[in-house]
Amino acid sequence: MSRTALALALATAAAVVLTPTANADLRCPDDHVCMWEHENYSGTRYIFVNPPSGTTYYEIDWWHGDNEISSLLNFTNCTITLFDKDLDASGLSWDIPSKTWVPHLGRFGANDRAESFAARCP
Ligand SMILES: [Ca+2]
Ligand SMILES: [Ca+2]
Repeated sequence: MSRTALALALATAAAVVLTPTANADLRCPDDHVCMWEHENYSGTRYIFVNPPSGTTYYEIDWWHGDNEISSLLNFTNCTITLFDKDLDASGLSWDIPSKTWVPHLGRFGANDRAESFAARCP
């Protein structure tokens, strides 16, 4: 899937799952990106960051989420790029647009694949 197609798929998915009550007790406030061990924002919340302006790279720690991330919320104004290598963009990557809900990364072939990510913020 091309990045453009993935972005469109993510935008469509976000439109489908975004409902007025969907944010109940998700433990991910505005301006944060959060990632969970399991689908539908369950299991351990391994990632909880409020990225600064510019591009910042984040390692997903070996014992704390490497190859385990299954769902994420991007409540930032940033594009989040997941990488399937540690702080290395040479492998597969997946762009998650701003303000996007992803209840299961499996639909994009990214389930349990992320090892690091970048936040590209205005
Ligand atoms: Ca998982
Ligand atoms: Ca990692």
